[in-house]
Amino acid sequence: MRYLRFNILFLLIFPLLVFAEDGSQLWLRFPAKNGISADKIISKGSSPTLNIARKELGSHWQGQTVELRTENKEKNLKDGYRIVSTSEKIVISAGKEIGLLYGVYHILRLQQTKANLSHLNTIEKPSYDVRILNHWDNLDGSIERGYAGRSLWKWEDLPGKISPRYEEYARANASIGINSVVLNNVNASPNMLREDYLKKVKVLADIFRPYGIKVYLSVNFSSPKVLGGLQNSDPLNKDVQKWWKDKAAEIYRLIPDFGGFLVKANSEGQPGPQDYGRTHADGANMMADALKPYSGIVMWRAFVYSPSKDDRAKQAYMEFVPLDGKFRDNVIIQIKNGPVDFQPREAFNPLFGALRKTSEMVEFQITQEYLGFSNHLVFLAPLFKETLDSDTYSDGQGSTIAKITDGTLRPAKLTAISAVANIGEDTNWTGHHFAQANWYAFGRLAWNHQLNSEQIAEEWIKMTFTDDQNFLNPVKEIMLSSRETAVDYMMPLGLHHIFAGGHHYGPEPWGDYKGGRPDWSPVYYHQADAQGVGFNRTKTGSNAVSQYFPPLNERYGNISTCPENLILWFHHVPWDYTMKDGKSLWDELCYTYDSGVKKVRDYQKTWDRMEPYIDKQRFTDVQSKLKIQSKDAVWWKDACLLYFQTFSKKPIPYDIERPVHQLEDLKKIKLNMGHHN
Ligand code: BDP
Repeated sequence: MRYLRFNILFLLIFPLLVFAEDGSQLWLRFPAKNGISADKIISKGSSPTLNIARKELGSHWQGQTVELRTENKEKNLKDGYRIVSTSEKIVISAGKEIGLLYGVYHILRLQQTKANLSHLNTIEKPSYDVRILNHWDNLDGSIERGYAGRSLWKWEDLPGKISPRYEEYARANASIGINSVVLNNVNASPNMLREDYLKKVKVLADIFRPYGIKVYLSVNFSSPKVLGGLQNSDPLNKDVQKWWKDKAAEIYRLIPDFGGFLVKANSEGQPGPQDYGRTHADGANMMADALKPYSGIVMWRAFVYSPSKDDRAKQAYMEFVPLDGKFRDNVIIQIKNGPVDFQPREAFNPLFGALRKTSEMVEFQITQEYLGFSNHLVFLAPLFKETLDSDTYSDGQGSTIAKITDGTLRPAKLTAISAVANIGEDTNWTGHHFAQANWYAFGRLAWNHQLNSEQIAEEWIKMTFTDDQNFLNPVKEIMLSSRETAVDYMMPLGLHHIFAGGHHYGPEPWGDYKGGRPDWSPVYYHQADAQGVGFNRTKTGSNAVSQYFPPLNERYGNISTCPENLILWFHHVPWDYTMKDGKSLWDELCYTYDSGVKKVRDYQKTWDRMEPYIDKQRFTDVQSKLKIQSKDAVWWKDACLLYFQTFSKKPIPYDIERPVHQLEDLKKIKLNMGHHN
């Protein structure tokens, strides 16, 4: 009997041992537990951060002796470091201890990607001071727009019980240079600032600190009223100001290096200073004053729009430009990459560069709210790069968003870059194994926005899977083209926001929420009619083009010079308009949707050939996600072409695979995925 039980146990556990590749290790797959001995690690002193650096070397580093030195002369590297090596020794020097830890992760990365380690002479200095993840996690454990399970933060268990994943999370971030996190949703509960919650936050902050990570919180503008029982939350009310000062003092008593607040105000129903006839500057400055004595900062979001006003794409600019110069110097305006909302492709947000006396930072979205959740393989580095490399022309040619936000063109006290995280309690952290690459890519670009997408993809594949060229090259190709592919099968040529309402999974170009907010309706965005399709943002339309600096206003405003990948963003284009390749707009739309579908099918073919090179579990997981993506791509193509065809009245070119759905059936699909807008 006992023998039998052993056997059954063995049978159950054996496959787990052989195939235990569940993705939980992320890109941190250093050789286990056989690093160099203690006498080959030279460093003075001891501190939590240094101890981690030593531990990582002792467990995983297999090369020459490593010396770690903090040196005053390296202070100008900020969190950066210098690495100089000979065949006997590698010296990592940095102004701060965290720089040493980053340097250790740097050489471990080189070891894992099999780089030559003998003649290193590298200086690394981060592009941004604050490299921050925004978690949209709620206090009840759910995550807004989260597709990888529930929140990592176990608020009910804290402060007493500590999940091992808190430290694993901190380590993963540190390994790519992320140094800040906002723990909670921008649609913030006032309870976040309650004393009992702050004590829980303190525990997380203490765990993250040795990894160089500071904690920030999203705050609800009405907190003084809701939590403090004050009459209102008017930023000019002395009692309100005092409430925030006292709250700041309370937070810093618990968390002396607390980073500051992230605020979504007067947006999508959230309270804000405008409720009291005050401006965003009044609101932000009040909080900035409360945080100032402790060097805390306010990240004030520019994602504001209301249904009654102008073209949604224009509103952030209209509200914030008049306030330029009115913000305290510890306020940074946090701006989504595009002026609408994290679409597969948007023109860049014209607010970048338009504020000359106010610091600006980018907000990206890593979680794939508008890119197939954690079902679609979409590598986001090309999207991030597209924004960072966009030339705004604010200060003449070469005024890229990277240079506006990193302090080059607008010297700032503190520079920052943020992204909405895709992390949850799923074993593999992000739902799709390839979604880990987007967390990774954000961290690497926040550290160095000069890296290109290919370098990042290559590094990540080598670290996460294998450096076998037979795997590396084809998979890299998939990753690098994947964002464009998703644009092709979802919203090519500048189409945007034609998602199913609420959850944003799948197509609903026919969506017309009469009686609801027009700016949440797909028909508001594509404007299809018998003549053509697209949103006229030129002078004859909403004139959003006027918010761009010359020559972009002209370039975007003129249909013949507007980049075709944004043509329907800026123009209402006739169905028979001749595109650059000679096709009519209608045909171009059809072929582009079709090519998106074909590319996903190619990804499937490529992926199936990858089976010999990696573990069974991750191979199969990705394979089944690609099946979903492939079906979804056909769904998107059929829904959009059949629907737009009701306006264009033109045939789908006959060499294109025919639709396999009926439009009427597609219109009936109602996924039960919750959510309001
Ligand atoms: C939209 C999301 C919504 C967020 C909002 C925001 O649909 O859930 O609350 O952005 O960023 O994309 O505030």
